[in-house]
Order: sequence, then structure tokens, then C-alpha cells
Amino acid sequence: MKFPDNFLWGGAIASAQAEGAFDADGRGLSVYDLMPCGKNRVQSFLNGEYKEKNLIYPNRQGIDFYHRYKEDIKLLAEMGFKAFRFSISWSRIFPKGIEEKPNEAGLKFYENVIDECLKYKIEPVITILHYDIPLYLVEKYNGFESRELVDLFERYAITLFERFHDKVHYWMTINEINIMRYSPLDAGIKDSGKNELQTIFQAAHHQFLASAKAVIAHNRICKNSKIGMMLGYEPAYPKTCHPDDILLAEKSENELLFFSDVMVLGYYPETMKHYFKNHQIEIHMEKGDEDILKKGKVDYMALSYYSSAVCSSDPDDQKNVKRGNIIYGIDNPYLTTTDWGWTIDSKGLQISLLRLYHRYHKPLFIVECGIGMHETKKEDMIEDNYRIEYFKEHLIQVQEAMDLGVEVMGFLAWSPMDMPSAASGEQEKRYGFIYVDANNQLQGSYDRSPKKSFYWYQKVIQTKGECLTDNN
Ligand code: BGP
Repeated sequence: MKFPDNFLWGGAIASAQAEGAFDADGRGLSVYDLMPCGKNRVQSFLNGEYKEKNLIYPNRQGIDFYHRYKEDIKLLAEMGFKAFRFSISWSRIFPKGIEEKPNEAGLKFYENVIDECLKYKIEPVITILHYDIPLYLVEKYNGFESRELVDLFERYAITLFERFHDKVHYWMTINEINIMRYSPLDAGIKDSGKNELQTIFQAAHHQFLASAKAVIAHNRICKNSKIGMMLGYEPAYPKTCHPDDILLAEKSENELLFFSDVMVLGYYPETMKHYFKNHQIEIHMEKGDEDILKKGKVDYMALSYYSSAVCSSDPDDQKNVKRGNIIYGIDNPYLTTTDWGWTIDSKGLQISLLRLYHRYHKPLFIVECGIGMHETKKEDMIEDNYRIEYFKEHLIQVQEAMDLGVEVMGFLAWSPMDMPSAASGEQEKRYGFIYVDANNQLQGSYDRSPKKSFYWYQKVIQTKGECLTDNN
């Protein structure tokens, strides 16, 4: 077992979760700065609790990557990273999202981060938007429900391309674009209106356009890079071989893939148009939109993979339906879960790669995959054997998919350093190869220390995966 020499080994973070320094150097507020720690963080924001309550806001502090990026990137280099994915905070570049001119201090910060990566020959992989929409755009426009955001996003993307085109080889437009189906606020939608699906899919149309316009601009400005879309993927399994279960899983699968269909194929598939009709959704399109979507097709497809989901048509199961990372389903009796109840399913990753490759025939880039667990540092080093096991099993499945001919560009673990969870803001949901000394109350030194998995991943990268099949 050996991965190709150009395989992009590495890890991924996001601006809102890592950077902190929420009001430094002219940065404007983003919606994540006002979400407290806890499962109800979105509702708390929507209720405006931040206006009257003094709660804990983890994203304001992140893990202080803004000031510690040199130390962090040095550790990533020590692990042998070939690629490091991070996102740009829109409100660091355009504090309200509407300014004519960008904030130079924001651009300079990312230039420094990029240069630090390049110093160690690490490819910076940039996500243009990873959930943290400037607050102003949420308050004034209801996020991407408004068409205004299409051009604002395009301007933001162009600013990045013009500044970094000679240093960056991999871009992606919008993180987990499909998550807005269940978390509208990630598309900046504060008010879903009377017909929630109408609002969501109109906003999706605007995100498709924004992304396609960014792709078109990228292809004009950047001569040496590729640009992708990014899907949060969870394969849907039928609970039984009863055709009702299979049909349900099939429908769930197709609804999830609507998002990548448009961005990879460049048009709305017929089935999606019928879905709109059947759900009284009317997408307002302008002349030329279809042409933009066609011209703005992506070069590759990036995906996050954490778990799979089970669909059941049995009415008795409906009370047990819960949400994993992306979609809803019931427990899988054949699989175990993380401390947060997410199904651990390494074969699901191979299934995902096969499904997506057969549907789109585009190179796939796994840009998030990982396991969030409780960990307390009592001794010198955290012995996170479950994480080693998790990655080992998942990487073997990647290799098997590649043996079947699937093009996989790389594997980026979520997340190299512990950092607050996107969903709940808990710092104590730990994913890292590197422990960060901070708790849910934001107490701690924030010092970094490698876990056992740090040295294991280092060896995997060094041996190009050959050590995965070692028995010791
Ligand atoms: C993905 C997001 C990431 C990340 C990850 C884990 O959906 O793109 O930002 O956070 O999920 O989720 P969580 O942090 O909530 O455990």
C-alpha cells in the first residue's frame, strides 16, 4: 500500500474556529462571534441573547491562531504536511462585506500565513467562505437570501485571487454548501420566512451564482491553480432491503447531491426542477444565470466525511431520527459512535468516494475527516489510540477506492489542532493531533502539545501510507 508521491497529506481548519482576535486590526463582526458555547448557540443568536447576556463566546478567541500561526505551522511541518487548508474570514477583508476597498491588515495576515506555509513547502488550500458571514450582511440582507451577496462575494473572491494568485494552487468557494439545507444561518439566513424551503433554495441559487462567478473570475486571474466546490457528504443507507427503505435512502441521497449537481455539472438537473415544483418552490432567476452556472463549473470536488446515515421508512423509527453532522437518520446497529454520537464508518468513506466519482467523474479531495472526543491531559502525552485507529481505517478505505480507479487528490484531517466545535462551540470536543490547553470556559494556557497520533500521522506521511498495513 503506497499513496502517490503528489498526494496532498495534511489537515484543515477554519477562520472562525481557529483565529480568535475577532476585533483585531480592523476586522468586522461575523455571525459566529455572537454564538455562545452550547447546543443552542444558533437559537441564542437568533433570539438576540448576545445583546443582553454575558455568555461565553468561543469563536472570539478560537485557539488564537491569529497570533500563534507560526508556532502551529511549524508543528504541521514537523508532521510532514504537504497541504494545509484554512479559510479566510470575509469580515477581516471587508469588515461589513460591502466596502469598496479591502482592509489591508486582513490581507497581510493571510499573506503571512501563506508565506509561512510556503516556507515549509506546504501547499495552502484556501476556502473562501467557511460559514462566517459578516454580521452586517446577515442583519441587512438576510444573508444569501438577497441577490446583493452574489456580487459582494464575487468582489471578495476577486480581491483574494488578485492578491494571492501566484502563491496558491488550490481554492474552494463555499464550505459544505449543502449544510444550509438544515442550518440556514450558515448561509447567513436569519429569517427563514413562511416557506423555509423557498428561502433556502433561493439562497442556494445565489450561492451557486456567487460561487460560479468566483470560478469564472478565478479562471481569468489565476493561471496555476484549481478551484473546487465543497460538499458535506454522508452516504445514506437503507435500514433494510425493503424497497421503501431503499427508495427513501435514494431520495435522501439525491436531495443532498442537488448541491454538487449544480456546481459540478453546471445546471439544475430535471429532478431538482421537479422537486421545486412539488414543494411549491419558485426560484427567481435572471436572464444569464444559467449561462453563469454553465461557465462556472468547478475543477474538482472537495468533501467532508465524518459518518454515514441510516434511512428507515418504518413509522416506529421516526421518533429515533436524529441529526449527524449533515443529514438525519437512525442509529446503525453495526457501527459504534464517537463521544458525540456520530457513527464511525470507515467503509462509508470508500462508498462515498465510489458514489461521487461515478456520478461526477471529477477528482475528489477529502478536505475534512476526523473524530471528536473528550480528552483530558493528565500525563505527558495523550494516548489517543482511537484516533489512530480511526484514521488508519479510513485511509485504508481511501487507498482501496484509489485502487479501483477513483482519483483522490489528498486527505486533510479535521483538525490538526483542537479547536471549538462548529456546531456547539465546545473546545472540549477535541479532534487534534495537537492538544490545545483550553476548556469550554475558555480557561487554560492555550499551549500546544503533540498527542500520540501526531507521531503516528507523521510516520504515515513519511512512508506515504506504507505503514498503514504494519501490524505494530
Ligand atoms: C464540518 C465543518 C467544520 C467542523 C466539522 C466538525 O461540518 O465544516 O467546521 O467543525 O464539521 O464539526 P464540529 O466541530 O461541530 O464537531
